[in-house]
Amino acid sequence: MDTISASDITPEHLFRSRREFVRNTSALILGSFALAACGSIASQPAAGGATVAPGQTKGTADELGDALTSFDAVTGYNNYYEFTTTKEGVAELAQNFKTTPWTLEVGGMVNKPQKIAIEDLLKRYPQEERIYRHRCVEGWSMVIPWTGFALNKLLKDAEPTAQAKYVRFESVMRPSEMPGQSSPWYTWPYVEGLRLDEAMNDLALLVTGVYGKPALPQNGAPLRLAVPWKYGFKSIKAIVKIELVDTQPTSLWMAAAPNEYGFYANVNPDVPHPRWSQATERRIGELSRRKTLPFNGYAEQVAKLYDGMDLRANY
Ligand SMILES: Nc1nc2c(c(=O)[nH]1)N[C@H]1C(S)=C(S)[C@@H](COP(=O)(O)O)O[C@H]1N2
Ligand SMILES: [Mo]
Repeated sequence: MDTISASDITPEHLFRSRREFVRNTSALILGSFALAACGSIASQPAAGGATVAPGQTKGTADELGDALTSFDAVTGYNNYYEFTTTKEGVAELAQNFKTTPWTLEVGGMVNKPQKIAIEDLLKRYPQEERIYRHRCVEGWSMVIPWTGFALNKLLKDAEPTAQAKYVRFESVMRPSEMPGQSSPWYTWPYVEGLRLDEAMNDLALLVTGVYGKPALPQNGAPLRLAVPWKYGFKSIKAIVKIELVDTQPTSLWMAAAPNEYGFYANVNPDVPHPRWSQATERRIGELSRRKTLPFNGYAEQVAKLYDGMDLRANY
């Protein structure tokens, strides 16, 4: 993954020029989205492009009191290697990415395999807002108001069999729309995985919206994962397939950079990256660095998943 660039330090000015573009895109997407299906998403047709999203979320801070990161940063500073490795370039390259029609396949070791259209997924599972911290392995972080539903609801409905031990997630493969997929450095499609008990933890969220609106392509629309106690690369975007399996999946990053992080990638200030410390992080929009919290501040909910495990060896 990228080392920390100058743009990690002063990102704000970079987003200003993009503001108009972001407004227009949001309005466009809002107009074509089945909002009726999203219980908690307030319909707001951004009249004349006058409003950006922040007013539409229920909260202004996370449970620790940390303020939301700006809408412009959340939608203008992205990691999405299918498009580009340049964070400020993703939004523009992704603007015409087709998020409909979209079908999610749930299969593997389940009693009830399914193929579900995204509209049906939105109807089946009520959407809720969750404000999560997002900590990238590169050393920056954000506070993001996601909209979505607990992954465990979908998994329970698919009925994993007794053999199922892991969940494997796969992103869409669409090189005609995703120029980064021509890069020979990575094994496409993007793949991630969780242990089944991690996936069943209530914090694991399938995300369909950001900032009270349908998610924009750069954030992984129409369906991405948010696992906030793990480094950001585990939160896979543009998911088309979820499979229950009995062996530990190999993620794109495990294959590309086996010396960096392994399968778990839990946020851990005590385990440095081979090239930098993880003890502190830069919250986008803030000037000084803050301390990184074990499990990104979610230890109470998830530390028990790793009882008896050596977290220095399993990083
Ligand atoms: N399919 C896919 N998912 C992905 C990535 C990617 O390149 N491709 N990047 C990951 C990384 S490194 C991070 S930090 C987050 C960024 O999410 P955001 O742009 O919505 O903040 O997405 C993760 N999910
Ligand atoms: Mo990341």
